Amino acid sequence: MARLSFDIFCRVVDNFGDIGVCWRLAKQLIAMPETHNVRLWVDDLHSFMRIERRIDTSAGQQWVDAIEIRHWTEQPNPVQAHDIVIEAFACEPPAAFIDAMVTSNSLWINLEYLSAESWIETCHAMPSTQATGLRKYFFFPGFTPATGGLLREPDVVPARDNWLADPALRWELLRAIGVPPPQVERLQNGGRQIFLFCYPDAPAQALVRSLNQQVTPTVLIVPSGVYPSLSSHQSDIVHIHEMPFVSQAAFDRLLWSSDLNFVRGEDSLVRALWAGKPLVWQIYAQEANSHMIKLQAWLDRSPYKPQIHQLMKSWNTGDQEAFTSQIHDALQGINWTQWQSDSAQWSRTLTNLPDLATSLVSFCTQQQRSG
Ligand code: TRH
Repeated sequence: MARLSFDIFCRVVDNFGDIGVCWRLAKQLIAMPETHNVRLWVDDLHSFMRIERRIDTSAGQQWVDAIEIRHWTEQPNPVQAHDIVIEAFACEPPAAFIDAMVTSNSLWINLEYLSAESWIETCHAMPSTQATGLRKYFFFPGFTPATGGLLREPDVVPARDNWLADPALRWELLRAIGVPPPQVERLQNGGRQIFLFCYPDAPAQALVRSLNQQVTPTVLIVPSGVYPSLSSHQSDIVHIHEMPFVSQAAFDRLLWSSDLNFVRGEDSLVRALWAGKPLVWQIYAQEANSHMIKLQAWLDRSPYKPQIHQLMKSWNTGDQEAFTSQIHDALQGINWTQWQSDSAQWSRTLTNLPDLATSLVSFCTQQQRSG
């Protein structure tokens, strides 16, 4: 079997999703028997270091977990292009590198943003004609078999279940991110753990207001800098814990062990789906509210009841008043158990889809065979 070598280009436009997706993809590709080399080009090593502590922000070239990482600067040193070049989110490799791709006859993949809209099925794996003669294709992640699928390591479900089977690991993780011992004890006694990763315009105060009315106490875990003003709303019922940024592996475990996850953007949404717990998604805002169309497309694919659709829309439009009562209702009795079982069921259904890295490798292998 001829093994594949990949270049992945990542431009950090905003936040952590660009590098989050590229780093997960790089790690998954290097673990596959079909892969020989992975070289990841990143323009912003400081953002990268927030989610991967081993990154040396001053290094032009470094290796982490057998992945070569290059700082993508204005004038990168000339190198030979690998057989497959993945351009994440249309970030456009440098002109000199495209020349090197022509010399290597590289296969060029434009990895697109995730969407649940049905039009992506017709664009997925379509060619994009290049004046250079290079073979270039669109590759769309998605929620159906006619797309590239979702990023998922083959062992994510057993890894999650094994980790959850040993509660001591959960308490250890919570202590490691600095949750005070009395709050860990609170969770051990049946308190609710909620993870909050959102954008600054989310109605997070309405969430806390509503949680303050609940009988069950909450430990609300918020990554540092995500919603700094929220801590002033802390009460006896709701403890707000601001945590330091952690590795993707620890991030995933926090999602696995929380009762309810608020996630945002692209990568944390997918990880919350693998957690199989109730989730509230804040989509990345786009011009002219086009993100609301994407949100609706995603909701339409979900098994969630209309009340959860409404709650998700209020979270995304910032409707504090509506969200306060919707989240209150969603956390009650049968509504909550329904939300839990729908989430677990959707997670199971989605794990039956081919995952993105496997789809990508089989697509590239086919293209390489056909020349
Ligand atoms: O940070 P984001 O809002 O990124 C966004 C979206 O991807 C959006 O779609 C995109 O267009 C925009 O960037 C440019 O949300 P996202 O996608 O969930 O990425 C967060 C990443 O950060 C994810 O890989 C998880 C990781 N992370 C950690 O590893 N540790 C942490 O402590 C935290 C808080 C996040």
